[in-house]
Amino acid sequence: MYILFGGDFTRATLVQWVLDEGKIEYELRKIDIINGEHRSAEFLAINPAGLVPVLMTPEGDALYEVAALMLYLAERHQLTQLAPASTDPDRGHFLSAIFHIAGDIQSEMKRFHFPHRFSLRSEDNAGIQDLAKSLVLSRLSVMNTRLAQRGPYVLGTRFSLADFYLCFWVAYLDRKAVCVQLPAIAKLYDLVRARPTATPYLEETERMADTYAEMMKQNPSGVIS
Ligand SMILES: N[C@@H](CCC(=O)N[C@@H](CS)C(=O)NCC(=O)O)C(=O)O
Repeated sequence: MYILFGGDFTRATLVQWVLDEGKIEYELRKIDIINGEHRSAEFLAINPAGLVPVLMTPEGDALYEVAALMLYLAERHQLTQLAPASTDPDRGHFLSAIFHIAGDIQSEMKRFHFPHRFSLRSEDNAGIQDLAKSLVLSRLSVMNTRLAQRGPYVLGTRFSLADFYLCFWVAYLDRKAVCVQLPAIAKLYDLVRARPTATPYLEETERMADTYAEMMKQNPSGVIS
């Protein structure tokens, strides 16, 4: 059986959703990142990078990187409704979207949530966060134009895990502001959030995002060191 190391305030939600979509059996082990459990000796023995999620395969391999975990599960369990197969004509657009979200959106979200790690001066934190947010917004704006021309989903009329992946990060940014500025992203968000299997996950993500934003206000020098 798979073991997913995840928990509150983490992107492990994305992997959990794929596991549930695929009706794949797994056990969830919650790691409390707010209280530093990801830096415990036990967890570092599983992932020396000290980051979640980690997916332990039934064979005992500890895999990491959320986009890789979603693709791995979709391919291993032939979830072609979530990830087009390698011979599918939509495969190229799908991979472009996944790698773009993983490389260019997630990296800015890291700066948005952990600005204190990108400067030695605490007075820079607010500016770093603002800059990260505006960079994500400019990337989402390009996606908004594509979705307006060729949507409503990333792959046109076909839903895929790229849509859920994108909406997860919209939920963690400032979803109301994003949706007001970017109507095609707003339409996608509503469509994905209305999917019965996605609704509870996005609702929970919205709660986590609001709580984390509040914690950031209370701890301007960093929620997690
Ligand atoms: N590139 C990794 C990043 C993983 C990551 O940063 N996970 C966050 C939770 S969503 C974490 O473990 N944060 C703890 C920290 O940065 O100290 C991925 O996409 O899976």
